[in-house]
Amino acid sequence: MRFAKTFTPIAVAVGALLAVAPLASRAETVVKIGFAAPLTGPNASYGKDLQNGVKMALDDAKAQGVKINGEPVSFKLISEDDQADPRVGVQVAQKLVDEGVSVVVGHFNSGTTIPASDLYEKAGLPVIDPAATNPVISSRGYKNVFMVISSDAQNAGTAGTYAVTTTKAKRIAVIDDRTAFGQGEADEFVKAVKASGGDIIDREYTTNQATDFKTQLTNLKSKNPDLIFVGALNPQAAGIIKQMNQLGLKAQFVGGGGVKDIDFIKLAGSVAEGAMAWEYGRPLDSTPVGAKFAERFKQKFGEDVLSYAPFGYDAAWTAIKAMQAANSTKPDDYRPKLQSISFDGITGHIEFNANGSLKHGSSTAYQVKNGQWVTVKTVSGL
Ligand code: ABU
Repeated sequence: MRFAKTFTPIAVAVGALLAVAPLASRAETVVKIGFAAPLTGPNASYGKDLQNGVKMALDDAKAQGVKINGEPVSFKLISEDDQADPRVGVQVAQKLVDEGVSVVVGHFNSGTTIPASDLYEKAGLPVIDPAATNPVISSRGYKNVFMVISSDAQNAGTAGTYAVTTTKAKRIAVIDDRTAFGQGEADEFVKAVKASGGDIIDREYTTNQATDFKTQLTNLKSKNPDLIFVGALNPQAAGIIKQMNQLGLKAQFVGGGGVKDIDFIKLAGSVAEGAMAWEYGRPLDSTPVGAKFAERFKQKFGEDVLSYAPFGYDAAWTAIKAMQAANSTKPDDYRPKLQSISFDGITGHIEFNANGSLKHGSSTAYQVKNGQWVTVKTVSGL
């Protein structure tokens, strides 16, 4: 009896633990979220900013106790550094497929996103593109590729129309870095300039490794342009505006997406004054949700949003909401819900066209005034 008296409470406790264990392990269901972007090299600041946006979404989902099919889930972020290199991009894409992630948020560069998404499409794995904007990304009839950001047909196209119809530039020139992004946006800019009745007086080329642009800028100077569109990211765009200044080339500098952030002003210095840049979507501080996001981001990471973090956040939530709607994390189950998703994100309304491109994307022009980017105009797309 004495034995029974001491054993009984222990047995009850052990029994209770055993009964709870299966529930506890169900509560630990882990959903792997893949992420790929440049986390080292000259584009690393963009990649880390984007990654922080995704982290914040997953932490918010955890804090909200998100359930899928009635079960609590936890999200595990599996990040890969694609180094902004198309070959590495394909290698890390294969790693994410092999890892069995449920979705990929990425990549950052159009040059990595285009070949990596070939691989995701073959694997039947949805990829939510938060930053890469070459129009090819959504032009291949892929069922697994979704963009929460406008393409350069919208963004650089709007810049081209604006240059002719609003700036009234008459002698427009273009320089691009020959990457999928830089060349793609320069092509879209040129198309829109011509469609608006404008002329391109010269087009020059550089690379995304170059630091000296004097040959191209000297050629451009000899043609006396009044506006130069630069298809490149900050390291090159800032070098180009600096060297325009050194050569006494007075044309209006206009950058496409990826130029407007504090890094450009830091890199270019005082010669950034007057530069214009067209970016994707609306200004972050133009809505209460955007302003709140910026504040929470600063609190969480100790730094300001650089550029694409809100798109990373919306991309991750796009996947989570589709999985919730489908009661499943399996791509074949939740892909149709991605196609029909409709919600208001931080960056704007998220809904996709049949080809996976963002419906109703917008673009905003900014200009550097007194060392700060100020908003000039937001143009809504179709
Ligand atoms: N869209 C801005 C920069 C990233 C890219 O498309 O390569």
